[in-house]
Amino acid sequence: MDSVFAAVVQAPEDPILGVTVAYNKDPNPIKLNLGVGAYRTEEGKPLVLNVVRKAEQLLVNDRSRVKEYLPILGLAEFNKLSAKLILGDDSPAIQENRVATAQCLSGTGSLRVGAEFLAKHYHQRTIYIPLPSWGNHLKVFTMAGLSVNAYRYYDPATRGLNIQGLLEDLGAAPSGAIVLLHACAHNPTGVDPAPEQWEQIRQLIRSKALLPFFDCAYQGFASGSLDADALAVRMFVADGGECLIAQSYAKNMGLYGERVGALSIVCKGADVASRVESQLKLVIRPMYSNPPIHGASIAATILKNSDMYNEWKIELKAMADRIISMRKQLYDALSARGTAGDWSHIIKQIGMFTFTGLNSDQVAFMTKEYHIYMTSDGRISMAGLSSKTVPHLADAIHAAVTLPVRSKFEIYVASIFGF
Ligand code: KET
Repeated sequence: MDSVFAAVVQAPEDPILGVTVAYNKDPNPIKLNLGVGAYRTEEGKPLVLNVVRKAEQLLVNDRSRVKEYLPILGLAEFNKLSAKLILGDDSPAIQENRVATAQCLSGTGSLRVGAEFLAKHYHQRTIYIPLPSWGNHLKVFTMAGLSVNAYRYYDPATRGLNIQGLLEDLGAAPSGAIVLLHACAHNPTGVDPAPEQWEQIRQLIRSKALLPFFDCAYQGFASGSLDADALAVRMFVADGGECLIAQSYAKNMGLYGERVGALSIVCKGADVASRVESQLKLVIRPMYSNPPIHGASIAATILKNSDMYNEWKIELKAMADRIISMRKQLYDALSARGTAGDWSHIIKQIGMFTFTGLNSDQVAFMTKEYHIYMTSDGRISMAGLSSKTVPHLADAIHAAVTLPVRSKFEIYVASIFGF
């Protein structure tokens, strides 16, 4: 009754993870969760990669392994291998010891540690994120003490990249500002710059001394190739300039709940990198002391063994290919239904998501009438679809776009009376 917390108000659910909460509460057996970006098999089940199971078995069988604390920066071997994975085997930056890497709590933790470091040690506190971007970026960077601005990225009219708007907005950014870039498979739009557009972006960023911060949560998921998906990051590192990279193994190794990731800060020289590394420890120690050992050991086991590495690449390609085939199937299903509108963006967009263009009203309708769960911005996780569920989704989209457009007043009245 008289709790000291009586004044605490009920918080809203997270816009992405809250979709799963709502899905779990729905008793209807036809329900479909296309909210969170998590890979599912054709049977709609979560997937543990074979190569991950193998690595875990090796770890369990190795009686010399202990559960001691890792160092503050995590597993050194994992850090080296992660930097190599994103920068390339023959990266001069690695050979010249100019990369400071910390094992962090998946992609989110890597972004947060990077942001905390920048807030403390970088002269510019402003970060530009694309419009739209992954919903958590704004919160992660704001909580770390950065001030967040947006740059134009997606053009709803063309359902493609607004390169003009992007270059104008970054061109108008204050010198030194931080720029968040999705390394590949932009979330939520599935729209990436073409290589020559990346080159334009790189030239602008370098000419204005802006600081690139790459969020790399989908390496291997855009094209099915780990190297092809690292192209943008490698272009920026090849020019000798500095950048930050937050890597996640949640999607590409399916290690979601193990929280495996790394923050790399590419510096101009080994001496700076070593001082940066020393300061990263001071950021991390009061946050969570040191990272967990198990997931990073799985990733390191796979990355350092060439047979397992090759097996991983094959499994990763199979996941990427299944998503691409879902795009084709959904596109064909809508074409077969004669659904109004141009749906070619479903096959043009890349990565885990399709940014459908459906509005929040249509999304709410699909959830209510078809038990299909997705984020209210119209993003669907293609990885959550299967051949069996495509027709259900296509029916729902067809019905949703056929709905009469309601006025704001009608939506308001409906929300009061619950229909
Ligand atoms: N960056 C991006 C662009 C991203 O989409 C995610 C996750 C992350 C970072 C963080 O992933 P982590 O699990 O911390 O390695 N996105 C999916 C899940 C989520 O929202 O947490 C999603 O968009 O559905």
